This record gives sequence, C-alpha cells and structure tokens, in this order.
Amino acid sequence: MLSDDTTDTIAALATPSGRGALALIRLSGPRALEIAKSVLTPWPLTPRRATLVTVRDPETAEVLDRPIATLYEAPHSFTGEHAVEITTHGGAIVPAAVLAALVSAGARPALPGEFTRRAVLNGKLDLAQAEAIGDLVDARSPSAQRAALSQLDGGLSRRVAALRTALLDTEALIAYDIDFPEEDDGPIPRERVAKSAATAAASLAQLLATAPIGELVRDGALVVIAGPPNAGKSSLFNALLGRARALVTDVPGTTRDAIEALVEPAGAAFPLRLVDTAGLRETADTVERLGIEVSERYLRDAHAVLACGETAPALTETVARVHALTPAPIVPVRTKADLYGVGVSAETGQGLRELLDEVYRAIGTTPSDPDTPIVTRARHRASLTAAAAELCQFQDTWAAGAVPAVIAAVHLRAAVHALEEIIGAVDTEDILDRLFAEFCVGK
Ligand SMILES: Nc1nc2c(ncn2[C@@H]2O[C@H](COP(=O)(O)OP(=O)(O)OP(=O)(O)O)[C@@H](O)[C@H]2O)c(=O)[nH]1
Ligand SMILES: [Mg+2]
Repeated sequence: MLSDDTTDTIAALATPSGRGALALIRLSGPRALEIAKSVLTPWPLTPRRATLVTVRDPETAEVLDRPIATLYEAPHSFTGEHAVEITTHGGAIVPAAVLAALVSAGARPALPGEFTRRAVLNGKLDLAQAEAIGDLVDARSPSAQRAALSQLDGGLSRRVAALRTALLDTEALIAYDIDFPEEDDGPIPRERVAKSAATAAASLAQLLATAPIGELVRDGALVVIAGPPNAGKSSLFNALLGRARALVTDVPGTTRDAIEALVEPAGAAFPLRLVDTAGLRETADTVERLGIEVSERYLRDAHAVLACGETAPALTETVARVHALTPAPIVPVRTKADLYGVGVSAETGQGLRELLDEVYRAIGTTPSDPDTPIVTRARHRASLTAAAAELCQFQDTWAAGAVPAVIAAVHLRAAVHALEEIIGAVDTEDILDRLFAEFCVGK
C-alpha cells in the first residue's frame, strides 16, 4: 500500500494555507537530508538547531525564501526518520514555492496523516497517542484539549497496557496450572484466578465508566433553549455566549432556524452545545412551522432543556409543552428578570452563572476521578466494551467450572486482543487506514 511505503521521502505544508506570518513545511524520509541539501544553503545544518537558511529552486537556483530550518537525524525526529522542518514566510506564494522546490528535488507530497502514521510505524507513538494528536488539533473546548493532551502523554495507553498485563497474568496462572498440575506448591487455587480476573474487570469497568463523559467532552452536551416566541431565548443564548450571535428583536417569531454554539464555563468538565430555537407556538406560517419542527427534533435529542418563560403562567405552560416533547431534564428559566425581579436577565447578566451550574447539575454526570483517563473515542469504547464482555464470559465460565481451563482461557485471550487494538500492539493495517483518513495533510 502506498502510504506504508516508507522508502519515499514525503513533504507537506503543516500549517493552513492562506495569509499568515509564517508557515511550516515538513520533510521526512530516507532521502530527506539529500533533498534538503539540494535546496538549502548553508548545508550541512547542525541537528536540532534552528538555522537561518536560503531556499533556492533546485533547477533555476532562484531564491524562494529566507526561512529557518531545523534538521532532525533519524531516529530522533517526530517520525523516527531523517526529517527537516522549514519555517517559511506565510502567504499564498512562498510556502507553495518552497514545497514545490522540495518536490522537484525528489520528495513526494504527503498523504493525510502520513507523518503521524510513520511515527506509529516507527514506534514513536502508539495508536491511541496518534489519535490524540488528531483530537488535539480538532479540540473545540478546553476540556477536549485537556483530554487529548493527557492521552498524548500516554495516560490511556498506560492504563490499557496495565490492564493487558493483568489479563496476561491471569492467563499465566491458568497456563501454570495446565502445565504443572503436580508441582510442589499444589494447584493454583481457582479462587486466585477468579480474584485476579475480578480485579481486572473492576479496573476495566472504571475506565469504561468515563465513556459517557468522554462523549460529552468530544461533542458537548446538547442544551436546547425552548419557549414561546419573544420569551427572550435568543437574548439568553447571546448572554450565555458572551456575544451577539443570534438576532434579537421584539417581533415574535424572529428566530426561524436552530443556531448552535459551543460554550464551556471555566472549570467545567465538558462543553455545552447550546442551541437557540424557534419559539414554540401554533402557527399557520409554513416557514415558522418548519422552524418549530426543527426545534422539536433538537428537543428529542437534548441532554437538557432551558424552558424559557417571561411570566409564571407562561413558564408552567412551556415546561408542560417541552415535557411532552423530550425525556431530557428541564431547567425552567424565568427570563427578563430585570423586569420581574426573579430568574435570569440577559440584559444585566443576573442569574447566568447559577443557571449554568443548574444545567450541569441537571445533566447529572458525575465527574470521573482525576487519575482515570477519559475515554473519548468511540473506537476505544468499542474495544473496551468487547474486552469487558470477553472477560465477563471468562468469569462466568470459570465460576461454572464446567469446561477445561484451556477453553475458558480463550475468552481471556480475546479480551487481551481487544485491548491491543486500542494501542495498536496487533496488526493494525486497517485501523491505521481508517484512522489516518480523518487527518489533514502535514500531520
Ligand atoms: N428587559 C429585558 N428585555 C429582554 C431580555 N431578554 C430579551 N429581552 C427583549 O425581549 C424581546 C425578545 O427577545 P428575543 O431574545 O428575540 O426573544 P426570542 O425568545 O428569541 O424570540 P423568538 O426568536 O421570536 O422566538 C427583545 O426585544 C429583547 O430585547 C431581558 O433580560 N431583559
Ligand atoms: Mg429568537
């Protein structure tokens, strides 16, 4: 397969194209030094020292830029190969010209995620860490950034590796029993194996228990602002966001489509995906009716609903109406408190902080203990679930004692295999393919 052909030397722009002060170009592979030499002067560079250089077109010798280049000799680079990073001036022309020079000197334009893929193939990162790089780049909230950094740091990998070792130890107890049943120490007590499996199962369950919060870290908890027209929903949305994102007017029926934004109050465990919606009412207007249908769809999927009303009777009616549309917890919000004296005011900011606290309470996820890494990827969750199911089957089979130990141990082996998929300790070709397809070029 093309992307696992590491005999090629690859090059790519690692920063977004467009106007900017600087851009970063990466070059990696067996011929990286030779290719760099044909476009950079002075040469050779001192490894790992940023050096001011001149880039020339290898064919015409025309000067293309005066960038900073850093040389990394294999295996001491991100990819584990010979690599050169060139920090050029930014903009539409210079980075593209420098990249083209590297290509005409023999480099191949890299595929999406190919640098990180090589880092994995060369043992610089495991699969979970490579995914963390993607998550860090895609992070849209501080909590997502924290989770990705901890995963990049090996938090999840270490935990999974420890679990794997625990399962292998359990397997070894069984193997010992099979191979040396007449040893001096006597047979391994069945309870010892059961206990060892139970400890691993508990640790696995603890890790899996972070998955619901991990999903919220990744996507945000869906919090829908609902209520009758003119209740002040869009004003509340803007106030919670801290900027005027949604249109606000005194004309009922202003908001037609749903408007989304991600917010994360300081110190929160996960972001909120706030949605402002069209006011709920009976209407003959086709466009407004469509907007209300959209509101109803969001309500069905909500993690929590802010039911807004200007007056107590309006609020009671809204709560009842929303209740019929969603199983999600409902936080009643008395809006325009500056006019009525209780609740929340988008105008003065009164009650906003308390409202957010209330929303997090309503969503009701318990913060996981800080020592347990958060499982944020569906792929990891699926592997952990598979491992837990196999381990559970092993425990049942072992407790029943009806089948030979070797057969029971097959479930342990399958659990180990599922864990190995997470960190990529097994043949991971297809996992790599799926994973790096989501990456951008230059990563
Ligand atoms: N005094 C005061 N007026 C508010 C407050 N919140 C909203 N308003 C006013 O109420 C009117 C309606 O506000 P919107 O935020 O557009 O209401 P909405 O619920 O989004 O209305 P629709 O989109 O039509 O369903 C506007 O004139 C706002 O200025 C508030 O906290 N205090
Ligand atoms: Mg509105």
